[in-house]
Amino acid sequence: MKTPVTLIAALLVSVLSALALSASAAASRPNIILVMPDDVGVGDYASLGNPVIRTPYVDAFKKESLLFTRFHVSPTCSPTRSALMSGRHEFKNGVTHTILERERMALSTTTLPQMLKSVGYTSGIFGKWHLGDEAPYQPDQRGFDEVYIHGGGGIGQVFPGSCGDAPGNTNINPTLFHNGTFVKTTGYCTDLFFAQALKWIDAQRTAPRPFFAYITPNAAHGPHVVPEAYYRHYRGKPGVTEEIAKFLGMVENVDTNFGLLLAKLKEWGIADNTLVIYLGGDNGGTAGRSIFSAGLKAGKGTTYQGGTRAAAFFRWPAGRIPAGAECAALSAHLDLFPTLAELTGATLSPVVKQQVEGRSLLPLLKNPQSPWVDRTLVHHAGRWPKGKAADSKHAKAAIQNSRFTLVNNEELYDLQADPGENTNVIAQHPEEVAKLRAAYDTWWSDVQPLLVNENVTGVPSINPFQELYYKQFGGSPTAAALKRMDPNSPLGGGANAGARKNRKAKTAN
Ligand SMILES: [Ca+2]
Repeated sequence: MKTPVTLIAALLVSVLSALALSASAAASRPNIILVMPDDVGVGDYASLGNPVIRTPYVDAFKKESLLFTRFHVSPTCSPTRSALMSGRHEFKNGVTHTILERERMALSTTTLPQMLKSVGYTSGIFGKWHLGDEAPYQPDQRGFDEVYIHGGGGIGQVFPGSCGDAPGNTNINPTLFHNGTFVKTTGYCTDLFFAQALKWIDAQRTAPRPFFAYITPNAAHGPHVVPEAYYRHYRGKPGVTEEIAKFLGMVENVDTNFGLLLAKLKEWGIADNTLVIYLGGDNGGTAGRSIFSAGLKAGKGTTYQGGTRAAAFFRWPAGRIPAGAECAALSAHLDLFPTLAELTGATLSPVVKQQVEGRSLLPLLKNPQSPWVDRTLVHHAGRWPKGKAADSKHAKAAIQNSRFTLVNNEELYDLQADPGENTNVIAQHPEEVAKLRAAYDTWWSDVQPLLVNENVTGVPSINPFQELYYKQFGGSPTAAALKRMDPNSPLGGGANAGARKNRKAKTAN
């Protein structure tokens, strides 16, 4: 039996070690930069096997970082951003689409920058937000101190209701929203987002508090508009159409900007204690898939591996993340929140602990071979017609563990033997199927009460970005624009909504 003295000593030791841990977390808290281009697939990088594209800076970064080779994102844009911002599946934040108010991240969600703020970080977003354009959903209300974004899910987008960008925008000289005011810019979208991020980082780098820069260019989402200098050298390559050439040019331009960012970190002497995460895409492959698909089945908008796999690179020299290494653990975007919470020593409230369902990757960042208990990940493309959630349980859905994936409740693939998902082995593994089905049933039931955006009312008849734009500059939307923004239009899910709605909705990102 312990004496009171040894008990007090033990207590002291534990208090002191807890203090030491938090002191060391505070001392070593790195700056964090997360770069994530749009609609770029695993196969769209030279060092990951693409025979045509030029991505020298990501390729060099691969040699300096740890690459997660089995990292998953969601099948489309807003869902991935929502999971990344919250540490949980997007449906649990109410995000089941990319438009029609179903891209709005529930206001009850605690966000990544809010969590980081609790341990002294300042945060900036540069590029695409796509989790709601109405004022309460905007990034300045969700933890970001610096905001430099376009609206909607892409530059120039207009959809019924709230989701849309400033009127008449294109990738060249876009009007962007900077801390509550529109600015008319000169330049190419991706160059502008990185330039503003660098300007902001430059202003933060000597401050005592660390920063989080979330750099999310709209490239290489369509429309594929990019100056010819970026893509003319792809013309005439095998299988490269004019459209694909432009797409490749947009990715190359992101790569060039990423290289510039890395060079600046080095020049400023902050590369060592900055965690740089390069997340190669926010969903599966798109326009580049016909050139190289990395052996994966299908692409964006599906729940095959080609719809949800992304390349995730982590570099933090002071944190001793191994360089030029790979980790094959089954991992996902929803792991980033708990990873960054642990890494920065943030204390999560019981409510936030309950919100977060991802796992900290910290043990793997220290040692990519660390034990990693198997898990299941759910992929679901959402996008069901309005009011049809209950009918969509098995539509474009998959649940996977590290070996098997069960797609649409009827196809089972052995990812170890068949990473390209060519042979359905559902008849051979009844026990595995039963386990995955049971896990999926529970998950689907858990999700239902959290689908808060399925039947929203009070939808604006003018995109909030357009309204703010005209308030600042004068003028008003054209009749054609008003028609496109009308929430009672067929696409908006109004009374006459029909087949056209679904067909058109698929073109939204
Ligand atoms: Ca996307």
